[in-house]
Amino acid sequence: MKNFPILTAAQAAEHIQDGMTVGFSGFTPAGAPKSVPKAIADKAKAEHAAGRSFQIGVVTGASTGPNLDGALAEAEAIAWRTPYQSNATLRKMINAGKTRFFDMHLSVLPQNVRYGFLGPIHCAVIEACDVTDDGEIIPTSAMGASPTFCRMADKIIVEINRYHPAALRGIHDSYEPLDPPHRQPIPLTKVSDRIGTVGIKVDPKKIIGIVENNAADEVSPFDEPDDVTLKIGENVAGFLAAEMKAGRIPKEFLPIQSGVGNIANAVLGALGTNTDIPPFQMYTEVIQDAVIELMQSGKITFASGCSLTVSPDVLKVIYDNLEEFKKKLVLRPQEISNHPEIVRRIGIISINTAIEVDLFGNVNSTHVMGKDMMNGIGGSGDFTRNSFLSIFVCPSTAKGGKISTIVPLVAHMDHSEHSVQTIITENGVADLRGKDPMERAHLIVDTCAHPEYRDQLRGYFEHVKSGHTPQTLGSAFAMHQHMLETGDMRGVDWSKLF
Ligand code: 0RQ
Repeated sequence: MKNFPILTAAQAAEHIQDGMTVGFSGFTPAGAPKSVPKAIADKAKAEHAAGRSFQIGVVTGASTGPNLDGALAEAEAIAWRTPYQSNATLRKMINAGKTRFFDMHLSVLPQNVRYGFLGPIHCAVIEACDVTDDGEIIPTSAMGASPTFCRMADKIIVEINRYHPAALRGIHDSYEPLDPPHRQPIPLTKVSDRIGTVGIKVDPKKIIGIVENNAADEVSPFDEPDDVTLKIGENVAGFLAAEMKAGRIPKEFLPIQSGVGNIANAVLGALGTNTDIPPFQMYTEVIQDAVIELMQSGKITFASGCSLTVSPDVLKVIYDNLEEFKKKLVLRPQEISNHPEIVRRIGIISINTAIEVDLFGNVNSTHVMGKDMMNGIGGSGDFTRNSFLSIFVCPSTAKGGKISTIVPLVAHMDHSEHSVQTIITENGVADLRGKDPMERAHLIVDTCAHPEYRDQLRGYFEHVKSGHTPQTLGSAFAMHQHMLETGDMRGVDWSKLF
């Protein structure tokens, strides 16, 4: 480390100019730098106060926390953003049309950067627990897209965060495929395979300085599971146990991918307590608290992911027993943790959360009322499209029952009926495999919809008399429209609409 100048965060921010594109480390929001982005935000505020423009393009692995997306959005310093975010201030800027947001599959972000589809990366800002004089960077709690940002960037700023021990060396597996026409098969056939290097090797001349820091990751605490999330979890576990009994999931079980958030955490908890499900492995992007708890109980035997998105107490458990956890954990770049080739090869069971689902199995993961961005598609598309068995979970209602998450037609579609195989709510399981659109519609209403909405949903498709898919364009969004007009989806009178 002694070869590189030590900079203050403000000095590092001086290297970032208006109009640049910056690639930051970080993934939901583990491993994101904290002091340099905050200093860039301060610089933006000073420039704006002096009447000068200052905005940058922000590219990350996935979502980041208040010190990165939050501070930069508040300073109105983000011209455009990709591939995923979950910060309330930034979300407001995006939905107000003040920040351009490009929502993309996480697995393709690194290759799109390499292909030049997003323009040049002028600077990479990477949080690390160590960097050697010959330019080997050891990331902290996430890999994200850092190997690609480091290789493509003109210059690199390393934020050394002492909160994470240098002994993390060995937990990462850095690997970048060659680009077409030189791409080769990715040599990963088992969840636990290591195919790359422990650190990210860069030309040391590109490292313009080091900023020192000691700050915890900005991971939001998880809520305790409630009755609804517990029931969703039980339904998922019961369904998978029955699939195994029926011989459709092999007796060794298959690797699980699970999404981000409270519902995903509760589902994993339920898989852990179901005694019909054998110990299993995770091939996922986000490793949440429940994964670590299930590793400690022996139910999860190995976890491959892209980030340790765990609460501070759980991270302490890992760091206190680091050598043991390093035998059972690997952090990969998102290009590999989410790669369609691997997902299809190793036969992943994907479990992600939907905002709304329609009667035919199309899923909206990203937009509220068809227009306002929530977070982004993240990795849900990478896994759903290519999995052995794809599952979407959600509560059957939102906003205290005013919204049915089962609707006639999704107001925005991220995952089509061709990729979505199972819908699970607290009310039950709709296994859509081998079903035609009318059978799907009946099954989803009868098993997944909230009882209060079942007759209303039946009323929609019972009016349609012809066609393969019982859809009526003129009234497909009547429930959404009713919500916008009255604040509630209940009470649609179909007789006036058909
Ligand atoms: O609103 O926060 O105001 O209470 O959406 O919903 O039920 O708390 O669920 O936190 O798991 O998020 C799909 C957004 C679910 C998330 C989504 C409102 C609801 C609440 C959050 P409040 P819940 P979660 C791997 C996979 C896409 C990316 C992905 C997501 C808020 O899981 O971003 O899957 N997924 N990545 O009230 C209006 C509806 C609603 C609704 C829910 N129909 N209409 N509001 N809400 N349904 C990870 C990565 O890729 C990184």
